[in-house]
Amino acid sequence: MTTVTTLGQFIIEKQADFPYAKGELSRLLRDIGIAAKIVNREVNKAGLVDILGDNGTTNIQGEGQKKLDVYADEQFISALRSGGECCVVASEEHGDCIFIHSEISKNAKYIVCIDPLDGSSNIDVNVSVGTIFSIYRRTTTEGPVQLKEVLQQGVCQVAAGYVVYGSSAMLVYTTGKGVNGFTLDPSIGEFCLSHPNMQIPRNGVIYSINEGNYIKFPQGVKDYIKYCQVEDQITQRPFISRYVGSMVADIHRNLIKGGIFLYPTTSSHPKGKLRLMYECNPLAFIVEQAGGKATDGYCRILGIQPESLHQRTPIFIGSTEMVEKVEEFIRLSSEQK
Ligand code: P6P
Repeated sequence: MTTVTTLGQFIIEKQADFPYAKGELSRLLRDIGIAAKIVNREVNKAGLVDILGDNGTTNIQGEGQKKLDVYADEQFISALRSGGECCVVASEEHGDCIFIHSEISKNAKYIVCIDPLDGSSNIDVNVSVGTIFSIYRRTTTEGPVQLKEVLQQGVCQVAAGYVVYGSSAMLVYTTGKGVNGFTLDPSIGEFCLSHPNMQIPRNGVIYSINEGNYIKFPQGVKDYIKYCQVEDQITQRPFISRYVGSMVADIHRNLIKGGIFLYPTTSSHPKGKLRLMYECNPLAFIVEQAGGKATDGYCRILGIQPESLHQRTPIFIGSTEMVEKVEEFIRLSSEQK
């Protein structure tokens, strides 16, 4: 009889890794896990109920919101409000931070940045979508939480994770002591440990990029894409191109199989498309904890000092040797200018 370790049991067991922990982060992670189960239930039956399609509204990014975007946002914010451990939420779906003022949260010390439903353009065509979250600790216990406490470098994260709503629902997270993956067992309604101590292969043969933007890429990235496509037995090229268009799904696959995900600057997104605080930082924390690398082409993602809540960054993330190879092409191209 194999023993099953649920997410809740695992969180409690790992709390021992933090001698001064009083259980607040554990409760916060459990609150997120519960909201993820609720969102998964709706994602799974989308198409059967009136929750597909556009909500007829736009978010701060000016992007059309899907009904499931709004639903997921409401579920995670509600869980964070009622859990009492979170004092402020920065969500992709809201222009400003949501400050939580309630009796239960008056001593809350955690800050959550979240993309409630990433890849939502895929919802209506039944392709995997995901949730990405990032957790920081307040930098002071004095007075109400300030925006500057939210704008911390990714290296200051105390935890980060994602949920991928795919052929099964998986929750993957780190608290800075490795990466563990949990698969939802619908028969018991629990996330169960299925991928302990996840490690990304140091090298890989999968590259994930929207090649439709090829003409808009910087020269160094174009050179790297051509490198991926050249026949070479020793380095097992040409590499395999896989792009879902849902960051969580692409990175989850590369985390397991090895590979690199690239979203460079383009002429339409001169600072990159993906957001630092609730997409790139949390995924960079996870990939680094799994032994991989994440940069903007020049500098470590986790070292970027955020200037604004929704700022974007180019990102090259995945197997260390593949990220270092694209950095080499970018550097060479810059030197030739
Ligand atoms: P493009 C989804 O909208 C998202 O934010 C990420 O999940 C995904 O990797 C990227 O944008 C896809 O962008 O420009 O290739 O459609």
